[in-house]
Amino acid sequence: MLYHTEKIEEKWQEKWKKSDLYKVSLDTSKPKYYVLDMFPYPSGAGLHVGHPLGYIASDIFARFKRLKGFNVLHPMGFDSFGLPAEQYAIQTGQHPAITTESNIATYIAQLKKLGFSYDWSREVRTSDPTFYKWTQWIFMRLFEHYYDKKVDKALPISSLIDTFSKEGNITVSAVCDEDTPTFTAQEWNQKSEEQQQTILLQYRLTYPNESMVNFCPGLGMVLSNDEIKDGVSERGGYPVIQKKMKQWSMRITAYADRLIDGLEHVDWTDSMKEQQRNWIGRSIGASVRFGLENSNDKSIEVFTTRIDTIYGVSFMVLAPEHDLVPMLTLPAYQAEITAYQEWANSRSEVDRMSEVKRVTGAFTGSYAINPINGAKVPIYIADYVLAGYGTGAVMGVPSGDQRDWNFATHFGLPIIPILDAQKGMDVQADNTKEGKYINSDMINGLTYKAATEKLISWLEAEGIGKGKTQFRLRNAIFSRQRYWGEPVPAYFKGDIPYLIGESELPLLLPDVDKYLPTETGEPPLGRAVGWKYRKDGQEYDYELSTMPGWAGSSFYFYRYMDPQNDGTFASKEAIDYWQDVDLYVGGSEHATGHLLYSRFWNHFLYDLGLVPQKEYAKKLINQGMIQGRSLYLQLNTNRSLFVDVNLADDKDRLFRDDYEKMILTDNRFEGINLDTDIDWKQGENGKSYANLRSEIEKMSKRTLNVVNPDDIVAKHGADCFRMYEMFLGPIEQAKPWDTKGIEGVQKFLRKFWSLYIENEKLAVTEAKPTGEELMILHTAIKKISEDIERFSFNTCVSAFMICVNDLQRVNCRSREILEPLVVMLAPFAPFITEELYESLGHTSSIHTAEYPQLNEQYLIKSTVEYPVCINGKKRDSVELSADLNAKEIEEYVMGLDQVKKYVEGQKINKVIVVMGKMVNIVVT
Ligand code: ANZ
Repeated sequence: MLYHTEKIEEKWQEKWKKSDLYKVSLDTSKPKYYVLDMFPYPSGAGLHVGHPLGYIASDIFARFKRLKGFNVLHPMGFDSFGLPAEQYAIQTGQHPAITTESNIATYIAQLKKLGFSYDWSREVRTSDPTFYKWTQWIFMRLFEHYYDKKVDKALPISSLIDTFSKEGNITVSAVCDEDTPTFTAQEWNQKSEEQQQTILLQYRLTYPNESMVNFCPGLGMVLSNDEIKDGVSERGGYPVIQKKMKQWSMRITAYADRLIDGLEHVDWTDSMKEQQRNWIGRSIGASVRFGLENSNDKSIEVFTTRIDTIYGVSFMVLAPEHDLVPMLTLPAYQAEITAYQEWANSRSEVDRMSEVKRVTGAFTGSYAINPINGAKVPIYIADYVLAGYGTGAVMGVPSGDQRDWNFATHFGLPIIPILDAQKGMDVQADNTKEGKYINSDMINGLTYKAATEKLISWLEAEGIGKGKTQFRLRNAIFSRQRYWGEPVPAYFKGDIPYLIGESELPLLLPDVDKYLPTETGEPPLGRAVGWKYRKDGQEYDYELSTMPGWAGSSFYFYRYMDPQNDGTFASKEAIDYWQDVDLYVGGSEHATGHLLYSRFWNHFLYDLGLVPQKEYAKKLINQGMIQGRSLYLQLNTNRSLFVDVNLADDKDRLFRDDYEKMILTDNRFEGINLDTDIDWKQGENGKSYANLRSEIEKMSKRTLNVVNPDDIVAKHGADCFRMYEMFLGPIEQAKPWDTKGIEGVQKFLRKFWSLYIENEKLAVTEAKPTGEELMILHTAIKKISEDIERFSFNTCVSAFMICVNDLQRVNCRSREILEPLVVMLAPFAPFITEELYESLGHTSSIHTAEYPQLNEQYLIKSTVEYPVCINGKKRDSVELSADLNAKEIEEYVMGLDQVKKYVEGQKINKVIVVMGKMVNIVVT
């Protein structure tokens, strides 16, 4: 028997497939454990060695839990709607379903090679109609619900309608649009169907409305913030403008508090929780109205988290888009204001928020009145104030806020020291209105908290302000003007959306002639011929935009529980059994996208009683990125080129003959003069070479530093690849890919093999293990199982190495040691272990075996060898029971003949016993 990785892997892949080894069923006799990977988008480039890092870790854990007696759900699927397939379709005319299908086939082939224990019968694809039927179904439930603040959960719109018709909306406490009117029951009942439906949209958890989006006229589409770099589209570099467009939104803000509070109940990293908290951005503060110098009925409402600094206000700033700007702008300032608004409009929100140093803005010519002291302050517009946050207006306090300070310095506005301001040293206060204003002494000497409370209660009493909690989180835009996504199951009567019938799901994605917007600027679905909703002899327009990338991934983890169910997204029985995800592994870049949206949907499904847990992912591990090493060739022309890491054998030097071979296949080398553009040096053996510079960076096609796992598996085998990826370092850390150490792992596996097989034959015996052998084994059981539970896989690999070295040293061949050991290694190296397990005479799979039990008793060394010294010189040595104490050891040693002989006639000064180490007798 030879250790031949390829043959062994092929053999077991085949056998596992035949026996359906990884098929999971609902087995109530065992406790469940759910290990989930974030499912990939199947891109055309396939997997590189960075992708499987998390998959390997989760697979080890899933296998470990199985050996520990759990019924483990460990599925894989594809987040298969998305932009790259659509881009490719635009360029080639090929239907994105075809590209997607072939990319998935590549992914599956690659994943299968790595020996993951997925139950492929549970695979899901978000672009499959049997899957997106349920994405659409959940969308419909969101449309049919609103968020009730009294009971703090989602309730059916039908119950809201009922209340409206009996009591109007005055008694209703629900999350709704800011500008929702109040009405009585009578007013409601008199409204037309259209008017009623318009109001209901202000409450629904998903609704279409006009909102500001990043529109890219060059691409004809709306872009998300991360598709914009430096104000232009990342792809193509086209300008992006802010535009009001009709979009579907999800009222995620209704769940803002619960999304923050829920973080207390999950075992995620602090940094992940912090990112979510910051993104949701709960700010506790106040809103205050500032009156206007030239208007009695209008006022500017600001939101501030520092109401205590209100004495330090020396100006006001409105967002350029603020509704009051036209009214406030005096004719003399109009031209400048208009120019500024146009400029601001061309900037993305990200730019607007990140610009801290450069100050821009324009004066409207009008003044506001500080309600606390009557001070008159100038009103500006500036784009650091965002239209969509708070009230879109701020009170400028230069002494309290850096941006305000920059602004005041730039425009020469007064900087009122806050402390002095709080003492009432107010430069512009209008003292004739004494009495109306709060006496600043009222807050002098108070703590920040007490001052804030006092000011808020004063503002509330005066009716000019109130305490307010503000969230940075906005309602999430839920439509994209694109083709390759889930159709929205809604149609329109005029401006009012209605849901299609539930029995009509899934609403299939129709075929189109081109994957581009229509000539009139409608989304690609506008091209679908005859695609209309028909009801009662009438024809209606469907919603033409599709759902965003995050729709399907917001609930897919339930679908794996019962993937073929056609009557519900997962049966109650399946959900009751599997409950939630015990371990979720994926990238931290999803902190404020997928991981937030999916939590939101989960809370909603929980409100509807459809899922049992408020939080669906108990434990989350974020694997670090595996970086690539890119190689740069510096040209004399001041340009540098990437050299493909897979083609350069030497990472420091590029030999001229290798280079000449490369030019044949890589057209990026075209136009380079071989003799003059490259600085060739003369090598020892007469070969010319050029120096290469290397840099560690993200693996990507562009930098030619991508390493394909298939190549590594072909060369070293999947077991070696799995163990090596784990050996690279702690799972959560970023680390460069470097094949240098892979031979070490390879050697380990061969050594492991040779513990069992010698001269191509099984060398394992039935001999009773020695105490030392048992100790080596049980030390490994303890260390490795504890480390797996801590997700510390790299230290497990070292522990295996130590264990195998130790067993080899003591020449261990005992089945009682080697059989548990092979089971322990099975989660890491599923192929070699399965082969050896079979050699040991088993007919069942090692992956259904039982994890070895730790017996602490073997960890204790039973005897200790003590060198016995007289005056520091070794005279004897004795093997003593490890249980003896110092006094017993002394007595034993002093009784030895050897010792007696040496100490005879001398005076014994001292006997030093160093426990576990040595005994020294001092004589004179
Ligand atoms: C006066 C003040 C004094 C402020 C001071 C801060 C410090 P967070 O914590 O992020 O919620 N602000 C309010 N609305 C804004 C908008 N639409 N665009 C930009 N900035 C806005 O921040 C709240 C603070 O950010 C508010 O408190 C306001 O400035 C500003 F020493 O008011 B503050």
